[in-house]
Amino acid sequence: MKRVLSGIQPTADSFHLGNYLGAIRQWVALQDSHDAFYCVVDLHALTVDVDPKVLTERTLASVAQLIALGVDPNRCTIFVQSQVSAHNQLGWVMECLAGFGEASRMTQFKDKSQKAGADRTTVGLFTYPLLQAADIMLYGANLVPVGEDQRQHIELTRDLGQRFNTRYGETLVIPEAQIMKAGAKINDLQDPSAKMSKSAASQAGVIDILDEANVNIKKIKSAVTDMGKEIRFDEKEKPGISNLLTILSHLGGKSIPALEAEFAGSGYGDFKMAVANTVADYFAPVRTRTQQLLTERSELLAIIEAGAKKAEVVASDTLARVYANMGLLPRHR
Ligand code: AQP
Repeated sequence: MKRVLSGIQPTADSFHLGNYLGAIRQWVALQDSHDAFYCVVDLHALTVDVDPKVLTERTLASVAQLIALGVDPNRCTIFVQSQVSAHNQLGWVMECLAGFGEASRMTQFKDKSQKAGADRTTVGLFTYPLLQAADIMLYGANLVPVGEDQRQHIELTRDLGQRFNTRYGETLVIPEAQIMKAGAKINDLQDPSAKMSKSAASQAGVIDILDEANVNIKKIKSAVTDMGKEIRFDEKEKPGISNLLTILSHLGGKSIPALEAEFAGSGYGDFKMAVANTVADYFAPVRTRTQQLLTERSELLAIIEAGAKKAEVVASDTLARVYANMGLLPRHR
């Protein structure tokens, strides 16, 4: 079986629709056909200032949401990054392989550091793609299911893996990004030119999957739409409507042409209401299940511990081969 790895940051109380449609939905689909490792990357969440108690709760809520969304600990390995120390250790190796110039070209860093300003931008934010490269290659992942925004980081991972193999001999598996054609980028409902993001300045255009139905219905009803009246998929002329069509198509299971036909002659109001109701119905059981898992805390912690143990076996084996091939002395067991 081919190996899959992907991760998500516990940087908010809830995942948003973009995280689900761009990434987690693929995680669920791949867990039966692949040997899948999915992690909550809490070390990456430290790249921005966060209250310790909040981080703990968000990490647990992230695992609970993954399970509620269909990531099944009996069919894949779910774990928390900081519990497997090999991530930091291979991360350092990646930092020593990467050039300052190539790390500086990462557009996510440029965007986020520009928003935060130089004084509030951490070195960790700069090096996070290198830790991400380690996250992936520790597990010998062939495939990394992610949203479009991660394409550049996976390219960097491939470059670093190839560089390592050239210098030190074939050691690391070179992964490929799996990015879906549709749904890979869900945009902000208030600014359809920007991706929906947990760290968006305003939450008005972000659909959190754990929010109550009425909150999301209100957000979708006030989504920015475009000139004209037609419900038509045209990302250039009608980015707002196209974004809503993408969401409705994925959650409702109908193709975009079928939806265009269904809503021909309808107004934006009716269309938005249909999107809002579909979103509310889709995520209502996820919300209930997440809350239930969070109340069964000891069971959730047991799942996390079991995941870390399974991850540790694979990760420490890769790290040992990397260290040996680089000439580092074997560690005492
Ligand atoms: N808007 C999006 N559309 C499609 N996919 C998306 N992803 C994120 N936003 C969208 C995918 O979700 C996975 C997990 O993302 P992450 O938590 O690692 O961080 P991110 O990509 O930086 O997402 P956010 O929401 O913007 O988080 P913050 O604000 O904390 O940085 C990834 O596979 C990503 O592609």
